[in-house]
Amino acid sequence: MRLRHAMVAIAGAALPLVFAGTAQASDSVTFPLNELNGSGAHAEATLTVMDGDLHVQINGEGFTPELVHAQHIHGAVNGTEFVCPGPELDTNGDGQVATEEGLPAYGDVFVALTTEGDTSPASGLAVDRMPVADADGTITYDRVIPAEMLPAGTIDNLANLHIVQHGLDVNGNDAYDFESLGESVFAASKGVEGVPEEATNPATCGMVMPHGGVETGGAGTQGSEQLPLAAFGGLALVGAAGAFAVRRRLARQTS
Ligand SMILES: [Cu+2]
Repeated sequence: MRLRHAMVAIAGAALPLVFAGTAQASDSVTFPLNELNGSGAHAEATLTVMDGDLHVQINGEGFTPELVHAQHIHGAVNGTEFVCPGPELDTNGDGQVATEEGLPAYGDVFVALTTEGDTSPASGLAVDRMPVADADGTITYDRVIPAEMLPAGTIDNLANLHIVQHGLDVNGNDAYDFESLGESVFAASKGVEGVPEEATNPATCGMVMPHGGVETGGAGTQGSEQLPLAAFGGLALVGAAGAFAVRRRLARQTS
């Protein structure tokens, strides 16, 4: 709650000063989506808040080519701090952290990052509206999700959320099949039968704000871990200089 109050306080005062010259107040954060389950995939995500809308941009490579890759914002807005799962969560010992095995770490589907239409968790397995990797295994995603389609509290709690991309070809036959891992336990739990586990296992995961930053207050570090939070309103905590550093870093990455 302390963070939220800080955000409210600066929303009306500091942002127009800090970001003077921009057409309207907006904040942006870029963070990596790191490989999971030996997928060979990685990506970079940029979230930009603009008047309550959320602009989501994801650029990734190394994905199984020409196959659909479901992707979601995972987590919750109840203050729970989620993390990307480590290999210790492979409870059934098949060498993969399946989606349902990772849920205790990164939380349930919060927003389905579909290419069009509904973005609620009900669209979590809407594979006809999820990104498809091109022949080189590249995924490019760019969508503005209007404020009215975002669950309550999304913007205020972005620092606790994650992005997870799914789907990997474990046995190297360029397809999602049942040979290596069988049927998706996660999909079946959602009432969708006949989906290979390869299609739903996580391929990348990235935290909007790395665990252990300002929100926890425990470590008290002042390193780069806090910069993403600064972009989402922690300016009062980190300072305007940090915010400018973020903007410069983002500018370099996108130029
Ligand atoms: Cu997901």
